[in-house]
Amino acid sequence: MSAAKISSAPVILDPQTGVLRGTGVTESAKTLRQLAGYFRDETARAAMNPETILYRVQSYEPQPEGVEGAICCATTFLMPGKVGDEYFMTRGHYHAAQDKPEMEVTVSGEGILILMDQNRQTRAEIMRPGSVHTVPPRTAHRVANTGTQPLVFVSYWPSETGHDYGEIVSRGFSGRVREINGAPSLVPVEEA
Ligand code: M6P
Ligand code: ZN
Repeated sequence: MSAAKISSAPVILDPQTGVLRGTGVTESAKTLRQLAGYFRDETARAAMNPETILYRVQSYEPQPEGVEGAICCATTFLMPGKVGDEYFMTRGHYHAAQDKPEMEVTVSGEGILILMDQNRQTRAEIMRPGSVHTVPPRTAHRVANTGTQPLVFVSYWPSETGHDYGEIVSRGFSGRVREINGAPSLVPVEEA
């Protein structure tokens, strides 16, 4: 009897650091320059070094974005810091395929997951090592780092999902995570 082949996984996620390594892992970074317009205090943002890296993302997408047939994952390394009193955060997005959910699993650090439904109702969940968060369908999601260390989390979503940044670029979220009296607070945004 000949033995069947047992192969190694093509990708390894280091459970301590969240680092993804292997065939097909891609990496990108977002700087303060690329987040122009996202923060409440644009004057404060413009006064900071535009090359400051806010977050890096390592992605493993077994199918191209928008093509069904796989689950994708990505580790986000979100730096600590603030623009004015607003914590460093990801851009945030809805999904192009609106019925697709997502899951976030925190590896290390402290943060807040901001969730906004299609009625623009915003709520937030505390992220801490090991916390598991469901992003329901039709829900915009953004992560803010409220701690002093990098916030590292792993996201999982179906490959057919796709990203939709349009409404977040034009209207933002209806709540912002700001430091008020020394503590993180989800502050409602008044729209003009
Ligand atoms: C997570 C996932 C990715 C997303 C990344 C950065 O890793 O949700 O799909 O790209 O965070 O967030 P954004 O694209 O909103 O800047
Ligand atoms: Zn998403």
